[in-house]
Amino acid sequence: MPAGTQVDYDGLIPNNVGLNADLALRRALETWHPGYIDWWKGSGPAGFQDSLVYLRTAIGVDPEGWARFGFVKMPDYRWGILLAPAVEGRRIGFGAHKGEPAWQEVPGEYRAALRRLLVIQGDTEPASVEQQRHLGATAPSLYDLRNLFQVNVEEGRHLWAMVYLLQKYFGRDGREEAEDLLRRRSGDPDAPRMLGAFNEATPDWLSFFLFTFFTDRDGKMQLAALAQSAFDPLSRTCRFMLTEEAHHMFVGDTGIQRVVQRTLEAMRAAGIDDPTDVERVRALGVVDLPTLQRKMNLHFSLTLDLFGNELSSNAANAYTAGLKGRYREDKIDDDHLLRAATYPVLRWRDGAAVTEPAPALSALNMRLRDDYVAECEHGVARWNKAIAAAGYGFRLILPHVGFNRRIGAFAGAPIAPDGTILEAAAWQARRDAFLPSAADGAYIESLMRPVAVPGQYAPWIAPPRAGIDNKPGDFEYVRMAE
Ligand code: BYC
Repeated sequence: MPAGTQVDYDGLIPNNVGLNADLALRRALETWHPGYIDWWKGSGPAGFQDSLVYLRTAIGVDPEGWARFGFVKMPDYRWGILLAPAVEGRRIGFGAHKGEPAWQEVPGEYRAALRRLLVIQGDTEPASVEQQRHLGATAPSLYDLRNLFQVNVEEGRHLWAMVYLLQKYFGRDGREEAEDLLRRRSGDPDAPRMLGAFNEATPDWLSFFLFTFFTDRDGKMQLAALAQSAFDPLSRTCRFMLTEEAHHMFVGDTGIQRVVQRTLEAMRAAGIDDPTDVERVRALGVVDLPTLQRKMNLHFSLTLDLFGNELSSNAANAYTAGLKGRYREDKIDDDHLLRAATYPVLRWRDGAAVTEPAPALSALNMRLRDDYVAECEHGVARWNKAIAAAGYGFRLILPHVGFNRRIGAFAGAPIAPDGTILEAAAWQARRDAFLPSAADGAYIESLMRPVAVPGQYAPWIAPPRAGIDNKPGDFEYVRMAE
């Protein structure tokens, strides 16, 4: 078995980082643990804390060992600290230290920058759990309820992952940051979460699926960039987190697919040929495609803001220092220094969107965002395939990257989802055609009626093609507390 794959399950905190041999760290983490459980009970999933949920728990980090399924009460979930196996002789792949051995400790000059990256990453994890805390009450099935909780416990574990790095490598500063990660709350006016999208509401299951499709995918891109880090413990942590992240995006991708499928079936059965005949489609109790498009417009634009400014000296410095690479840096064929390279960047100039070459080092956020958008396109193409196969001409689209932005070159630019540039007043007047309106919200909310009978699904969503862990269709994924 490669070094670091063996997980110690005996103590309070399952881990493969040798916690038993590091008493000071163990004590620090055990001191943090009760606050985490308080946070989970107070700000994690509302209700269901005494229910038995069919969850997977990582019991090893090798491909066979990391997904073991069983019934567990969520507060008893074994949140552990798990790093992907060390790569023997790993060397730094980019930036000024390229070719040097990867670091096992944090170089003094990069402490502040690295700490900031870890704190921002860590802050998003509990934030998403807080955003999703009321969704259990309206789950469309026990299968979906279980998937929600799986995502939630793993986001909780991802918080542990960052807290481990902060406490092990950043001393007292790290302990203070770990406390603050439990202090901030999504949407709290006095102590909000750090990034914009993580203070937005996730009011319904359509939002949840779009969040896991779009926003968790930002998580994937950012973790993939951090997995390239010269700081080896961060790289190993992120590599293991990425294995869990894949399921979260599966939940979003297939969730939207199932919503679309159900809408198509209902429209066909009712003889509706025009998917934009919203009144008739809504009378069937399914999600009309124009509303889905507006919800997509919202979640996509909120998530693009998470990539920061298109041109960023923070990103350039992090790259040169070796802290954060590009997506699949190790598969890119160039000098991995980027001192002379340029990259095409979309800018907002005199009321028009124009592409201009910029220094590639400054344009790393833009490049990661481009990689992200390309991945999103694939998902949307899959949904459109189902729509076309059902004989409808309607197409879901990703809105223009300048639409509805608050961060970066396009912040406040009056660009329509199709890329048309409008007068600011005209944009405002059409807001409800671009983004979910109050009426859309009320309609979606009216669909959110819980279904808790094994094997049954709310009428607005199709059943999944297969069960979790190959369980049969009527499997009771969540056993409610008496
Ligand atoms: N909201 O130089 P810039 C996930 C700030 S999601 C508020 O362009 P940089 C997950 C920025 O902090 C992935 N503020 O920024 C998904 C900076 O502030 P300071 C989370 C923002 O550093 C679902 C200033 O504006 N991980 O894992 O190049 C469920 C100047 O900006 C925002 C990471 O993001 C915003 N949207 O890029 C659960 C990775 N954007 O320093 C989990 C770690 C920017 O001047 N973070 N600002 O005070 C990073 O790599 C970078 O911090 C960012 C920003 C990409 C976020």
